Amino acid sequence: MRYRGREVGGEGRAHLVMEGTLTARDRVGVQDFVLLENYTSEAAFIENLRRRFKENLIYTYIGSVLVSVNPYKELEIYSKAHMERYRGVSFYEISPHIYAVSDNTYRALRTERKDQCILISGESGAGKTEASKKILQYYSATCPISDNMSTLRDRLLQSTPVLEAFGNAKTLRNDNSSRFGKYMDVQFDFRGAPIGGHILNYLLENTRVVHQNHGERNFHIFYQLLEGGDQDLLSKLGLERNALKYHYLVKGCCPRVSSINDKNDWRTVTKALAVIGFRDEEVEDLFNIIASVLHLGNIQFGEGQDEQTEITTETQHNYLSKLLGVDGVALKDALTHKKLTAKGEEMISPLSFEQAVAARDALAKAVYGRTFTWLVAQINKSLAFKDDVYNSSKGSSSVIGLLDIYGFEVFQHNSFEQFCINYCNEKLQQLFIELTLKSEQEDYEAEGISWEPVKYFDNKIICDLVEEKHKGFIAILDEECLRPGESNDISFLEKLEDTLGGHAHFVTHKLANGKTRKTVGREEFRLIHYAGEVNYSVSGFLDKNNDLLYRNLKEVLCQSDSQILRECFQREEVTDQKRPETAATQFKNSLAKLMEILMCKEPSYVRCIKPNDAKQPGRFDEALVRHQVKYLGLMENLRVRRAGFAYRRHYQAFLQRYKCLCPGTWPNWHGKLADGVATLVQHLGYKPEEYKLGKTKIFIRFPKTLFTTEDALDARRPSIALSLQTSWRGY
Ligand code: AOV
Ligand code: MG
Repeated sequence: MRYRGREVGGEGRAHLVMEGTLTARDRVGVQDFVLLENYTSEAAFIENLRRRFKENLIYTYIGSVLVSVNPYKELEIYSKAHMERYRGVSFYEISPHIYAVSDNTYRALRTERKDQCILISGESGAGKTEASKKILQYYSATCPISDNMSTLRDRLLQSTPVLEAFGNAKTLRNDNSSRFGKYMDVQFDFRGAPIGGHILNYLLENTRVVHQNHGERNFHIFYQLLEGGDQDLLSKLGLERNALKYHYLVKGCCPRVSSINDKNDWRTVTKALAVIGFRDEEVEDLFNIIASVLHLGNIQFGEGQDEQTEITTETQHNYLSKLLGVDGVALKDALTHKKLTAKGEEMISPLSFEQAVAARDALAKAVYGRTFTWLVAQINKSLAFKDDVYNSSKGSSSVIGLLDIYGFEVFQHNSFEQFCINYCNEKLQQLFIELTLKSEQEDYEAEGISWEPVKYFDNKIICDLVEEKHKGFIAILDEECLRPGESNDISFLEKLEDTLGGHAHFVTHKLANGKTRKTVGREEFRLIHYAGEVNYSVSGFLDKNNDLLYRNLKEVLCQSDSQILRECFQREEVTDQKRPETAATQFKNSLAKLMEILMCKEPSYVRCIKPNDAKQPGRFDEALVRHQVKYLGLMENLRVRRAGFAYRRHYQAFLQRYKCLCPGTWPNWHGKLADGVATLVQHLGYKPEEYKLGKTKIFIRFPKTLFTTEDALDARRPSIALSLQTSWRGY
């Protein structure tokens, strides 16, 4: 068989590879895995990814799913000219690209008038956030602009650096790791112009404010402020430029990161805040709060008279109360005492040293976490669809949702945060399984084509393990949190063992035969996730789930002079006796809502792969990639896609492209489309086992058939450029 000197069905490499050479496909692989001859072979799959990666071809399709391998270097494929090339062009006519997914989604929104979403998944550092930024940039550059809406476009773009500054941090896995989940709706009017946006944020990892593992940092914004803030600002905030002075910034021993320029990023962020429309007073207020967290971390306690815990760092405390806009004495009291209500009577009791440290850290987390939520709310106000003219046409607007969450992660030490993050990834995988398999099946059914279902691992069993009512992991955790004084992390672990012991995906150190499993610690449990096994330490689970902030600290903050803090800490919360929902339950509920939002949209997928753990360009670690290919279910995805047929085309598109190969259909076919296709394939000599005709589409079983037809097309029209103008949807 002859190999064409370009990517199959695309033009992306035409300029690089010599026409007709045998090495073309050998070198760049196939641009769609469905074209692999040996499509059931994992080795062939990985080899294809590797070849393309070596040629800087980081994108490959599985049908309409985009697989993306992080290049860890800047590639010249994101220019305005590249964007233009993808505009209005279908999948199979051009090299795979994140812009092709963006454009196809946009065109589906316009033509089918159905809300769309793009789900980006993959482990930490695989390139999800970068992909979501590229999509947003594509829409900003290529969509029409409605009157007065250029500011909206800028605000949409500028929301990213702001949220990254406050919500991302350097971890061992990724120098710019998202520590919150983000779902963003971009709203379009009937002309396809962006008219609004809305962001939903999910569980910020706020423990990072007070603690970082070795080699990790706190949220970027702290370092940006110290590096980039001018001297006047720092003096006003009582801060020194040196990050080493702040306890909360040095727990991970790495205040500087070579890939990050905090000073430049500071400039970007402050400009972005202005573009989004934050007022000067708000920005001032915001940085007072950020600085107050740093001072809070430097508050120390000691033993005073009567052996009572007291604050020993007066200067920090003065700055702290000034920046938080609260009464210094009241704050001091609240940091060293707790208020309890027993039998209707209020009692004040002093905190021990450890309790005071915990109260201080809880305050820092609450202040930072709630300020982050406030920030998202402000951005949403600024992106909201305001114009009355557009409001009247709201009914006809539609949205594209972009999901960029924190990826699956495993560290040496894993805790509540990793549990939540990995649970979130389970949910997303579950959605992928349901929707890809479902939609494939529907396609075959709708077209009246019979097919063999493909076996795959359904991770529903793990989602149930975590979230089932009464006997699921979260239910047990909440139950233990309801027994203050009687329960602790270890009693929680015991309860988990009692209830979940024996579950195929839950393991502790205890073996069924009474012996001890060496690979799981005594204070650990292991979950066997779809993406791999993770040992979690139970230490801190109860506290983190309760996320307790003493009531008297809340009372002090309700009375703050800071507008932001007053919005974050509202009076009702102090007076309301109802027990707040635990962190895990809140997260579970918000994920359930997210799934509902996504289920009613037409999904597109980007599956990101991390090529090596060293964050280095050019390195393709096969074992690491194989693991991801496995757990992302890419082989199953491919098998389902190929379950019967490698390719499917709407009759019209098929005829349009290949009609020139048959005298009976050239130059125009006037009869029924299905008859035209039948005439065409008969003339091409397709054997009955090679294809099937559905109601509206032709299904082609083997890639070889299509290659032969494409070759015939090449031979007839050496310049494929003409046919690239055709506008069939490639699917
Ligand atoms: P993530 O979002 O998937 O991880 P990122 O999108 O932050 O991962 O990517 C990690 C880093 O890889 C980026 O900071 C870039 O340096 C590099 N990178 C990723 N994609 C590209 C690309 N297309 N071109 C060039 N460099 C890229 V996490 O947020 O940790 O789950 O929680
Ligand atoms: Mg990210």
